[in-house]
Amino acid sequence: MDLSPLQTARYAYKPKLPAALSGRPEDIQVELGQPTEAVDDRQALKAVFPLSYGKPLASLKRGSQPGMKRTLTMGVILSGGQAPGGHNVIAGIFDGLKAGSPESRLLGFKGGPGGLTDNKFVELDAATIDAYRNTGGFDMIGSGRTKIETPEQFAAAASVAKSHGLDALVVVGGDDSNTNAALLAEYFLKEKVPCSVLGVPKTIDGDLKNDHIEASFGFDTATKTYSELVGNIERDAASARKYWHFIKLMGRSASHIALECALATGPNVALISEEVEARGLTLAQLCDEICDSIRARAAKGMNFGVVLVPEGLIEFIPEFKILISELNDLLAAHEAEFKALADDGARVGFVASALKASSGTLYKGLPQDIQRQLIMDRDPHGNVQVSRIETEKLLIALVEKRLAALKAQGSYSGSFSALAHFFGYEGRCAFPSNFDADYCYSLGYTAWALAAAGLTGYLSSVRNLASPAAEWQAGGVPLTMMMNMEKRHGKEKPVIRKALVELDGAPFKAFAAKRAAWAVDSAYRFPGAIQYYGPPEVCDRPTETLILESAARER
Ligand code: FBP
Repeated sequence: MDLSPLQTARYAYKPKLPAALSGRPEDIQVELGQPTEAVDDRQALKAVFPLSYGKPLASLKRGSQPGMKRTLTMGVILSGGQAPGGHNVIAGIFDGLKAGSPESRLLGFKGGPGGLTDNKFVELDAATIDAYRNTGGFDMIGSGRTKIETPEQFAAAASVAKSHGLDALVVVGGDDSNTNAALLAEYFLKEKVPCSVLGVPKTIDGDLKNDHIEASFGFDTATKTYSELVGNIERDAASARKYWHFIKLMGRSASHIALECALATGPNVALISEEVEARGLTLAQLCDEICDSIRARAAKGMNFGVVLVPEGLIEFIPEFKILISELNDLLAAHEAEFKALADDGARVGFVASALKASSGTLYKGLPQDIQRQLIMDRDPHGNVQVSRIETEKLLIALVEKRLAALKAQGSYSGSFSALAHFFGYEGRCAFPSNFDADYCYSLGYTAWALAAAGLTGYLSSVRNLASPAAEWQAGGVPLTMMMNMEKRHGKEKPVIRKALVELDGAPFKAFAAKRAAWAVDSAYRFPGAIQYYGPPEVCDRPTETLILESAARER
C-alpha cells in the first residue's frame, strides 16, 4: 500500500481516553443507578421487552469490580451509512479486550447485520487493527442496512452467536440499528443465549442524541468537512460575484448537519426542515423567502450567494409529506404490480393516476427527474432515499421561475445564475477529527467494559464532551430508556426516538439571531480544513452545536 504522509502519522496517533478508562483495565468499576423508564409508551414497551425493559444507567469509575470477565469473545457489526471514526470504535473494543486478557478475541461480522445472520466474519488481529487506526471508512469489515426482523433471522443470529461462543456483540449504528440491537438483546435473553448485545451511537446525521447521549459519532468530522467546503464556496462566490450556490447537505431526516454548517459558515440562507414544517411553509413560500434574500442582495449589487438545503427537506414540506406518505402506501400495496411495469415512464404514470387528487396534481407538476426520484426503492427500514432526490435542483428551477415573474412585474432587476452541489458522501469517510478519533475509541473501550461486566441491552455512552477528554464520563444507557412506539408500515413498533432540531434549542436560537443579517450581507465565516496537529483550541474543538448545547445544559 502506498501510504500518504497523513495516513502514516495518524496510525501513530494515540486517542485520548476519559480518566475512568485510563490506567489498568482491572481498575474499572461499573456503577449501576436506579431502574429507568422509556421516554413514552411505557406499558407497550414493557410488553415488547419483558426481560430487558427498565435497566439502570451504568457509569464507569476507577475501582475494582468483582465478577468482571477478563477473557471474552466479542463480535462487532458496522450498520448503516459510513461515519468517520468507526474503525476507532473497533480499535477501542480490541484494545480493551486485549488489555483484559491476551486470550480474548474479536470477530468482525462482514457487511453489516447480514454478516451475522449469514455467519460471514473475520477474526480481527493486531495487524489488521493497526492498519485502520484513526482512519476513516468502514472498509475494515464493511457495513450494510439489513434489518434483522424475521424469526428465521433472529434464530440464525442466535445460532451464530452460540457457535462462536460470543460473550457479547456490539452493533455500531443509528437509531434503527440500535432499535434492532435492543430487540436482539431481548431475544437472546428469552432464548437464553449467553451473549450480551450492546450498541454504539453512530450517524453523521447527529439525530441519535438525547438527555444521555450528547452526540452520535461522525457528526463532528462530517460537518467539519462540509463546512470547509461551504466556506471555500462562499469565498469563491464573493470573489467571482456571479453565482448563487445551492448546496444540499446530507442528513436523511433531521437538519442538524445543515444547522451546524450554517453556524460554522454564515451562509445567506440556510433552510431548516423542522422550522419549515412547524411554520407549515409550502414549497412556493419557501422559494419566496429565498427570493427575498436574492432580491435584497441584488439591490446592493451582489448577484451571488450561498443557500444551504438540508437533504431531508422535502419530507418536511407539508404537501410533500402527504405525497410521500401516499406514495409509500401505494408502493407497499402494489409492490409486485409496480415492479412488473416496463420502465420509469410507466411507473410514473401508474402512481400519478393512482394518487389522491391534490397529491396527484402536485406530483404531475414536478420535473420528471424528481417524479422518478420520489418513487425509487425505499431502504430496508422503509425510508425514502432522500440523498437521491435533487431538492437543490428543484429549488433552483422554482426560484428561477419566480425571479423571472418578479422581473416581469418590475420588482427585481438583478441577474441570477445558480449552481447546484450535494455534499454527503464526501464527509462520511474522512479521517476522523481528533474529537471523533478520541470519542470513538472511548466508545469502543466503554463497550468492552460494559461487556466484561456482563451488561446487555445498553448503548455505550461518553458524556461531558465539550470538556477535555480526560473529563469525559463513560457509561451505558439502557436502550429501552430511549424508546417510544411509532407507526411503521401501518403497525406500532418500538423505536429509539429520533432527535430532530429543536426550535427552542440553543443551536437554532443562535442561528435565528443572526440569519436576517446573513441574508443581506456577505458575513461569511471560513472554518478551513480539519486540523489534526497543532493547538488544542484549533484541533480538538467540538462542533458549534455541541458547545452551544453544553453551555445551555449548564445554565
Ligand atoms: P445512517 O443513518 O445509517 O447513519 O446513514 C445516514 C446517511 O448518511 C444519511 O445522511 C443519508 O441519507 C443516507 O445515509 C444515505 O444512504 P446510502 O449510503 O444508503 O446512500
